[in-house]
Amino acid sequence: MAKKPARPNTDSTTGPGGETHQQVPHDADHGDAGAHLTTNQGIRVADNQNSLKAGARGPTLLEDFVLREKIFHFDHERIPERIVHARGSGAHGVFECTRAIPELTMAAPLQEVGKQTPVFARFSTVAGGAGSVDTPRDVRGFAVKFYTEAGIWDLVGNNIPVFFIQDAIKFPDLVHAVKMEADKGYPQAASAHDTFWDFVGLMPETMHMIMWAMSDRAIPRSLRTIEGFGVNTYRLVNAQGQAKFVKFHWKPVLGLQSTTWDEAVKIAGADPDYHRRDLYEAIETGNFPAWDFGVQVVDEEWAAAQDFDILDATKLIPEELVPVEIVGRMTLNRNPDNFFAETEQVAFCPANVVPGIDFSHDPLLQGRLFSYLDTQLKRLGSTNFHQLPINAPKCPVMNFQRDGHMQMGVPKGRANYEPNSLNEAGEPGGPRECPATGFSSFPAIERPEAAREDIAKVRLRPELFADHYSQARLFYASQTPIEQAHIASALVFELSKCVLEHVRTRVLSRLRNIDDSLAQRVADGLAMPLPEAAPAARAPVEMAPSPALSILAHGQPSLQGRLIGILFDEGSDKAAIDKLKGELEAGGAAVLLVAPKVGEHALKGGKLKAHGQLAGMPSVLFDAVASIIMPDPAAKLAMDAAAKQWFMDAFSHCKTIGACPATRKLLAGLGIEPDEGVVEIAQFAAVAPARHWDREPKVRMLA
Ligand code: HDE
Repeated sequence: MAKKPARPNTDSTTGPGGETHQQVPHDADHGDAGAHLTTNQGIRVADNQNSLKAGARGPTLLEDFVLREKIFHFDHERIPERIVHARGSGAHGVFECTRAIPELTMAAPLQEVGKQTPVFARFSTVAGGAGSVDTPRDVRGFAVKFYTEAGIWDLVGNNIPVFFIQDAIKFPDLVHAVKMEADKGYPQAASAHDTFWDFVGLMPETMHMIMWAMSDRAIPRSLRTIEGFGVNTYRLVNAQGQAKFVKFHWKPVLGLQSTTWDEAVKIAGADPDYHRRDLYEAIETGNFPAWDFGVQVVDEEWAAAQDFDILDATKLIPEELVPVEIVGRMTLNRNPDNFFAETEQVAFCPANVVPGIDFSHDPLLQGRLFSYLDTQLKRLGSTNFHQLPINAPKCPVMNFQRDGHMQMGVPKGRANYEPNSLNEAGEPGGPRECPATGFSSFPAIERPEAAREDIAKVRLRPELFADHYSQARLFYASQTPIEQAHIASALVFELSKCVLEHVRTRVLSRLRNIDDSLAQRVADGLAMPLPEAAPAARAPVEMAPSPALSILAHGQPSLQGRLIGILFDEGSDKAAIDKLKGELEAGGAAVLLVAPKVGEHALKGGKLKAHGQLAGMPSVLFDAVASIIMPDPAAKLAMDAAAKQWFMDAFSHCKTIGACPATRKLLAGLGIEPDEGVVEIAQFAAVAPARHWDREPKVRMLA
């Protein structure tokens, strides 16, 4: 008989033949005091290192319920990832009303100034799988769950205010086209391939969104620096039952910021979790990201007088025409305790609205109202997904729905139907409908006087939906020259990855309807002839440029929320480093110290540890960099590839470089000619937030 070990994890035991067997050495004493490991049935586990075997070298026994339960649970740990928006990061927070609008809506969070509503927000990329990188060129999802006292309100939006398609029936085609190609299984998280651009070329309604997707909006610096939009038109309904159309907006308090394409590509290698980490760390260090919440409200008469259809999700309402009225602020102040339980299992649905919010007839929205509930059943596997803590309303939920997979509630009594009169016999009778305060749909036939044919069943789109170019032109014309160059370069890059020449040609023919000079630049960048313009289904109308659509026209943001890298090495001046770090932190930036080695270095004036090693913390991770080094280490760094790349990238990404005299020499050796963005250490904190776009055409061939 094997001798029973005194403790389950002693180092050796004796086999039937008296031979000694080693057990896995491990630390049994470092758990939480009084916390006993159990199975999911609550049975205490004596040994979590060894499965139950017939002898130390014998077969494992089927009766080992501890092993079987553990492996069974593990085998089922993954749930289907979201078909779109699989890669996401979330956080808890609070929404505070800053301007009450009861005259417009009954929505509970907007009834009084100062009113706070808990929220959970999830940001995502669209095309890539759950394990894909954070910085591809892609749209970002911006979904917010409001836990109001009137029930859950989900505002499931994107960081781009328009969409690729007008009708939900095209969504599976769009998503199939953009995701990895069906036969090859690549490219992952990239729109730069034949099938996507084939679809785009054949569907001119995509052209407005394409302008956004090729702009720097699609390569954001941080999730904290993206705007959010409800995209679809909704309705606000007041207590008198009067309704207006509304577009929802989120405006980042830190301002809009993006990376360059080259940076985004390099970040993907240096830190695939760049955005997730940035969001998590900002919240962990108390730098809570915040967004102002705004509404653009118009009535039916205004909408009817426009050149575009308010029900068309490929159109926006220019802010210069209808200002965005700020009515609240969302602050994200708590990271999830558990990624799976919260960020993965959170289930958004645009159909979740509270009294005061209602839908428009936007055919994309109408399709979404069906899709999300359907997808949750597939992903979460039970109709009771609403009972998961992250999805559960924070107000009473009472109805006669019962049972189903994984029912977590224990309803009492036999009143599981309505009407019932059980309370006449003294038994609980359950809840009843509430005509006065319950959700009642806005009786929304847009034109009640419409002729019978107008409300016949048809598969048609409204006339103005055929205008595919006016707002694509508006967007392009509203960009600064460097932003236009980025759009042209992005188009060249993406189309250069298409193998099918006719696909490129067709897209070029569409671009001609947006801006001939843009089409010419892209054709030149591809070394292709410019084709005839594609016929336009409807002639575009001229619209006044909208500066609100440009990122750079908003001006340069401050040091707030920035991440700055300071490079040092043996012998550097510690006092200078401390001073600079202090200045930057006082301005609201976070600072990481980078050195050739990560451990402790002997500096002039003391010792200092780096946060990261040079090759592991490339300059693409920072908004700006400074370097305080002595001549000898600088000479050594001058021959190191990682160090050279550190400076070359910072320069070519148009970042501010704070350079001490030895660093200047190093830069000269790299052929970097200092411009107004290469500054003395003393000036660095003041200039660090700026990108020096004038530099870009000197360091990169833009289309
Ligand atoms: Fe979605 N979308 N979508 N979408 N969407 C999903 O729901 C769908 C659309 C958006 O962080 C899915 O739970 C259809 C527009 C976000 O969990 C799915 C159509 C906008 C998220 C779905 C659209 C969005 C989703 C996949 C065309 C911007 C992530 C997993 C009619 C307003 C939410 C899930 C999160 C997720 C369907 C178009 C935003 C399959 C059918 C337009 C931010 O239900």
